[in-house]
Amino acid sequence: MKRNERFEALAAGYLFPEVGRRRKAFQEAHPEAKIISLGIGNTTEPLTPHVEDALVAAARRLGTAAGYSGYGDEQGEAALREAIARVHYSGAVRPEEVFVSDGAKCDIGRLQILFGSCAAVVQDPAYPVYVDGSIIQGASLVYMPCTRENGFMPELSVIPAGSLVYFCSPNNPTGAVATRDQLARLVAEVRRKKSILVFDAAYSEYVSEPSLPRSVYEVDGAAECAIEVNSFSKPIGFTGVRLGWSVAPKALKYDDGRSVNADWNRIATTLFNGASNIAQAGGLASFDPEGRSEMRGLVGYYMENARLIRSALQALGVECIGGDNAPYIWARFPGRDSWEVFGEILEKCHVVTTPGSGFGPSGQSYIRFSAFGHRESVVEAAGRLARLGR
Ligand code: PGU
Repeated sequence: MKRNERFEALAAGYLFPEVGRRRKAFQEAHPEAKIISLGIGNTTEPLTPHVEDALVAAARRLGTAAGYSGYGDEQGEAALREAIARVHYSGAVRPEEVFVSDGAKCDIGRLQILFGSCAAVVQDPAYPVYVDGSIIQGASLVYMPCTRENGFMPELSVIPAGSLVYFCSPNNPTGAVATRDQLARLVAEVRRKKSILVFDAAYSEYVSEPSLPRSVYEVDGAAECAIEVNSFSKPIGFTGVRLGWSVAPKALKYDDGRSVNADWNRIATTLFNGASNIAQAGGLASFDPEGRSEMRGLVGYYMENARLIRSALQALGVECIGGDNAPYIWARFPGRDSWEVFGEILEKCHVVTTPGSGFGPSGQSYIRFSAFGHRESVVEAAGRLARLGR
């Protein structure tokens, strides 16, 4: 069999395994080093009690004759779809527009099947899945640079007509959050270009400023042009449990007037068999008042980490953005190569980060610091960063 030739166009490896490889090599050369990871955005704190109870109870129910269930609805359990529509979106979307999944990354990959080899527009820097997933589908890429000069909000006029536009806010990796005005301009431009927006809101619960939008559907007209993906990973620590959702509004149509929602349903039923019923029970518990309050506690914990990391960097005179409404800090090391700075931080501080250039050409000379970590490790890592100044 011939290899799918689109794989030839992919960069050699996915970013985070490469970071892991360099970490492992350093550890082998320096077995005594106590490495702390502020690299991959991976949650570290235990599940919160109310959500844990719901997961345990769901698993126990499956062990009884009366409570056992097999395959469920591919689109997700009705109660969870209803809770997402009512609690997360305050009724701005309908339950039948919500599709529960095994995570946002998996959804992004499957969504691309709907559009095939179109033009895909990505923010630069971007979460690598948009780029790699598009390449695998044979899409051609258009980059929208997000730089300090444009306040990390891209110039939208470059969007070609009839393209798939990926937009992530709060942003991974820059931590920038689009204002309501900026989002309205994005939606207007996507509609003007008769394109479709994939809005990745995986960090929406990290938005603390009430004036900043958490969902693209807060903007008028978004239901006619946007799919939104979201995740339980970062707000309630489900990175390993695996649960997410997407919204495909009924008003969203292809150029021939056919329904995107109907095709997305076709993908869900054909290529996906529904998210774990246990995970869905945990996700559902996170929407009741106790679950919401636990979630706010967890998000607050990671955001305090973000504050500590950012203060440590700023004390060294490093220019940073993010870390206020997003769990990432985007730190600038002018004139330097990202991988070289990554290496210096690893060698001097024994701290793993993510090199900005791994997220796209405009990420060059930046380092992403993740705020996910145990407090004592973050405090220790923040202290060690002072070694960079020497
Ligand atoms: N969307 C964005 C913007 C993300 O940053 C991440 C995780 C996901 C989706 C994935 O969500 P799931 O629901 O858990 O699938 N980004 C992390 C982890 C790296 C990765 O490869 O997913 C990060 O460090 O960027």
